[in-house]
Amino acid sequence: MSAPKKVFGIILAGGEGKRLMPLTADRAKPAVPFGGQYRLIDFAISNLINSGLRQIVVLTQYKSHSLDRHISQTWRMSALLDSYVTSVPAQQRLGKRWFSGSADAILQSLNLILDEKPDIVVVIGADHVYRMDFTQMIEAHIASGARATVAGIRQPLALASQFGVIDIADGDSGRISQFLEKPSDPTGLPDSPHEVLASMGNYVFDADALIEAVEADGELAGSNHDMGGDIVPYFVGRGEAGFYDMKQNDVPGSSPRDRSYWRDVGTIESFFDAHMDLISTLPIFNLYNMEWPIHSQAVNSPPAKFVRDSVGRIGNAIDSIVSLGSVLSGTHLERSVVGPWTLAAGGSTITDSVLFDGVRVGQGARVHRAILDKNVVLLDGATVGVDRERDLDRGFTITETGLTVVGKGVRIER
Ligand code: ADQ
Repeated sequence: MSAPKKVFGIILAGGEGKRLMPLTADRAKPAVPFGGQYRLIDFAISNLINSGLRQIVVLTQYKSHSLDRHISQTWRMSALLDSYVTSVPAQQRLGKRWFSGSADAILQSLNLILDEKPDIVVVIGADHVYRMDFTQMIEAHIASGARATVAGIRQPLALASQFGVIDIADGDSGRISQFLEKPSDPTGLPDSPHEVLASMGNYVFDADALIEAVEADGELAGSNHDMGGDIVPYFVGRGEAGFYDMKQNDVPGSSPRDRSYWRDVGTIESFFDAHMDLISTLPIFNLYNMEWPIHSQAVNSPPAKFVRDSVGRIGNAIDSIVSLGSVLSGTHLERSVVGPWTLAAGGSTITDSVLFDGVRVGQGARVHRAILDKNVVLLDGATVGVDRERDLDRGFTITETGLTVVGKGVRIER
């Protein structure tokens, strides 16, 4: 039996997340709250930790303050055991410039890999909701002899232009024959014309191969220095890129239903839909699988409480997630996810909505089909998501499907 390989984890967390505005107005996309008490990056880190990785760096650059704070407070590990999850901001190691792309972020951080001397480097994105056992992908990578392996999952053809699209036309070789990053004119799969094999943005590399590739890419004048756009095609061109099918991944404790779950939550609509997936009666994504826990900040708060208000109206919640510290007093909450310290007063209703931490909903106020960022306050009798024109007048973002999004700390008048 060969000796176990040493594995190092890199999480790419420097993306700007423009399509999630205003939720990314002053935080990096991986730091956007999700599911009440998580941040998006908790899914990536939990998956790596549950897969046994103990040396993980998170490469950040854009508005990374709350991300850094979250990582240092939530993911503190033991220096004694040489275990760490650390965020590494862009440091201008190779001249006076920030990261120009995700491959450049790795090039500028090569010292971290060289210091640890791993055999294998796992590189993943930071903004997806899913469970994945990377040990299974690493085993498949080693067995295949590929120098780089790309994880893929079937996605609707209509979404293909957002993804790297994988072609494994060579069939049994297990190698990727063609890889098109965000193609404008994608074609569907032979056995399913309305689907493509999308790259999940999760890669396993032989460490020396990754170093070679990002160094070579760094010299290329025309390159965008992008993992999907440049590094994967580099390996594909050399016949060295393997494909790992997510459908093989068998995460402990997961049902067939959520085994194939993977959501890119890069847009407001997909971010909202992923919340709705959490609260269906048979959740499409099950947060309650304790064999593969999604870890997050320990919220030091009292339990959530549901009470009658002073005139006897009942505070209740149906098909919803209510986080710690919340008090629903005479409020009706339905099909919603509310973050820690939600305070909602008598006669108010909150339906089909997502609330971040510390939102206050006044007496008789109404929230419908809305996403409210941290510390938004609805004064007594105020509404949001009810009157589109009014929401537009107040400068709120309204999506194509009519979701209203309100930025941090906004006070909404009656
Ligand atoms: P995108 O997500 O569009 O596509 P990108 O914007 O490069 O690609 O983001 C990938 C990850 O890298 C994100 O987690 C982002 O935060 C991070 N990132 C981007 N620029 C960075 C930088 N300069 N420094 C540090 N981190 C950075 C990618 C792949 C596709 C694949 C989809 C899956 O390129 O092939 O299909 O992910 O969602």
